[in-house]
Amino acid sequence: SSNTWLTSNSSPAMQSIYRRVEDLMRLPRGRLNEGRGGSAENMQVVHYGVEQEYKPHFDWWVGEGENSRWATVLFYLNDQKHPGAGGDTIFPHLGPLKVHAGKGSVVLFYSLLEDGNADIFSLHGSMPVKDGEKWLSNIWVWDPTRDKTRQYM
Ligand code: PD2
Ligand code: ZN
Repeated sequence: SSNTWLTSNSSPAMQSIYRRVEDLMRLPRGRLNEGRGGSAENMQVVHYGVEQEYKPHFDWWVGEGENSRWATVLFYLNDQKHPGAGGDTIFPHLGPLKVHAGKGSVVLFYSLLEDGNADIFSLHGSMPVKDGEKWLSNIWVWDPTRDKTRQYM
């Protein structure tokens, strides 16, 4: 796939998206500001062409004294050409569960359990596009509880 990044505070539209994600995740206003004091990354925009995929992986990682990604919000920017056109997001350990939410919808999932341990059920990937293309953007949210410089909620 190919990708680019949109800065979270680069425009009123972007700021509005981040505020709406805070509402969705029931986080305090400004929690997802990028950089110092915030716990979200910039928005990634991804394009998949035919046969392009994202092999199953975890968004969390383990590192000494480091933060980890905690939750992922996927924004589906276009519709599948038809139901068999591929490009579904797949959660192999949940059935598998395959999701293509369609233009204008989001999927939110957590990569860490409530106790801060990694959730192996969060394994996920993007299945190959068979026909047409897939446009998706995502925001990765960091684990606020692991950031010792600040109190969470
Ligand atoms: O495009 C997707 O469905 C997808 C699949 C796996 C996105 C991500 N991971 C991600 O943004 O982390
Ligand atoms: Zn991922």
